[in-house]
Amino acid sequence: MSDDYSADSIQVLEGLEAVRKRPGMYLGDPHDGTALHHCIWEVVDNSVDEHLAGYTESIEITINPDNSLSVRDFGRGIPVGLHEDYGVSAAEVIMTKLHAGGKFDNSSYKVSGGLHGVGVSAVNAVSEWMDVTIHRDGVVHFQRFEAGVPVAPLAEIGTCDDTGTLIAFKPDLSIFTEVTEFEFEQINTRLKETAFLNAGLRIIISDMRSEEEHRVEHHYEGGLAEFVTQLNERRESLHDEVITIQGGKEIEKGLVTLELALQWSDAFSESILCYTNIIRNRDGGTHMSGLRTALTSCVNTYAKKRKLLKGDSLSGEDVREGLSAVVSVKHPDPSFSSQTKDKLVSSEVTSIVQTVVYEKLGEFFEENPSVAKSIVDKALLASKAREAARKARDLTRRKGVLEGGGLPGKLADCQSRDPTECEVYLVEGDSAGGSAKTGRDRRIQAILPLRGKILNVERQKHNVAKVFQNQEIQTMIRALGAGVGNDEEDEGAFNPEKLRYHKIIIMTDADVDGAHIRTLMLTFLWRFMRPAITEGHVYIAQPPLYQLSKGRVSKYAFSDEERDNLLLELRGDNENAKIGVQRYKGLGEMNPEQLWETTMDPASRTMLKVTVADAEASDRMFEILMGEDVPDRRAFIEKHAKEVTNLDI
Ligand code: 0RA
Repeated sequence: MSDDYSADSIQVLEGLEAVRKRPGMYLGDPHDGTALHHCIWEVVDNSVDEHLAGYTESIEITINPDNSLSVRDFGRGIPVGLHEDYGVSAAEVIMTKLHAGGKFDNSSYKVSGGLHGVGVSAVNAVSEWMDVTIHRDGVVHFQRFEAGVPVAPLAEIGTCDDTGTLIAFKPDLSIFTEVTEFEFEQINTRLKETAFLNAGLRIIISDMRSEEEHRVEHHYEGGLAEFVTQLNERRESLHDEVITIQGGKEIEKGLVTLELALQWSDAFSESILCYTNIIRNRDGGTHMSGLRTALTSCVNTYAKKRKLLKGDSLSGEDVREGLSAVVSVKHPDPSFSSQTKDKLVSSEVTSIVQTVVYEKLGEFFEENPSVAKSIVDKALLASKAREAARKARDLTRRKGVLEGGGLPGKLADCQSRDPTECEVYLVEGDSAGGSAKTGRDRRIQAILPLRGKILNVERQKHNVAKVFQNQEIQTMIRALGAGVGNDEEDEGAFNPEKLRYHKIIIMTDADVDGAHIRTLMLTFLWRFMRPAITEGHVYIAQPPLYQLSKGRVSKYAFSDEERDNLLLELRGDNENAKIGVQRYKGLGEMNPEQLWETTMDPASRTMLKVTVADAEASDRMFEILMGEDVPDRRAFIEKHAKEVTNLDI
């Protein structure tokens, strides 16, 4: 090894040492799995660039049994020649120099290269080891690194008749803690998205960690259109073909391009997914607002021109009801509101997207008048339903006022007026409601008994007014005191700041009926008071399933497993002690003291907080769980039973 070589290595090392010292700055949180998985995307993105440049049709990702991960592509292979400035191979520079990704050949390697990420060198820095194998010009080249440091220079180790790059790395567990293993589902979801966004690219994922190999292949010739088809898989679409739009504009820094696929269905909600340089922007941004503006004006312009519109213009919300869309922007130098790239803020994108969409969608409407009419009709319907809902809602509010103070008679309110310490129990049935009223801490706990099954709001999506006419639902709205609905323009819309109780606790029987009622309540909250869930105000009470008693001692079990353990514990040395086991069929079987002790006492109870890990996933879940398609629901429950234990379906 020459002196030069080591001198340069030291210079390079300084960069990588910074990554090891502060991984969070470069890769995200090293504890919760963010940085760990970010490593994969950094490596895969380089191979995706090779695909975009037209050199590889497929990428293979393998999770190995030792928790290392390999990424193989069949592109040109990382350049292996000597790098003049550094005196080592170009490959070594790419692997060890921060941001050295696309520095080599500006003209040929610049489709999306350098548009994202910190580069593979940052991954190298936080890897116990990284092996790079390059097939190029008939020769196999190999180099190993440990903690980012080359063990030896790049070496020729054989011959080959293909080209491409294989990068394998093992995360350094002195840097990653808590979440230390790759999560297949997370990897699969992201790579599926990558395949949708890169039409034609074949991505193969293999998990070799379990005895049986787990292998998934993603390959979508239809790209974004196929993505939208899949989003609408369980919905009745309004028009057969997915509408696709492409366009772009040259700006100073280079070309900004836009790809869009959209289709309306009979769904209630809208789902628009936004991407910049293949990265998801969860909070949308300028591409989203450009798209929204264009959609609203395009549909209104068409409707007016064809005299389909009598009264006021259609609102954006009306136009987007039931829309599924994916918008993918490529930008040479995008800006985001945060490190996590959740929101695109590059302002020039708004007008680019708006102009392209307005023009192309307008053309599409002219060429497909029957599709255009069905879209306008759907928006008109949405507008009428919204108007009817508003009237029904106002009526509910007025009625509340007439009945004095707006609080429903069935509510046993608490004494405190400080919402942060107040809780309201939504209780199934009058008898359980009675026990809860007697057993509660009346200072901070309010009880609202609800009779029987509340209306399934998912099935009333075309008749929102009916939802507001429902007695039980009116009672809930008035008890919570925070308005209802998600309509931004309505001053009576749900506002979590007005909640009279910061904990809304659903308490139903621990049986199938109870689970059903719980899901109905959650569906209502999700559709009409969503921030209550997203801001963490909704809980599920956990009443016990069994009471075990021996003499005067009694204990409660919340699962079968706990029951069995308690049985052993209470028996002690005496195997034959014949312990009393009572299965609670309903809340009503418990007396007030028992209910307090087991389920309601803040000092000892356990409750489940209803969280929304992924808003779209739960939106889909509610649609499937509470919709009309029974076989679909069964399939879904079978598939996801484990993940949704919080809902205990
Ligand atoms: C720099 C320049 C060229 C290709 C690459 C990097 C490259 C990097 C990675 C990382 C994973 N797979 C990769 N494939 C290619 C262009 C080389 C040329 O012009 O031949």
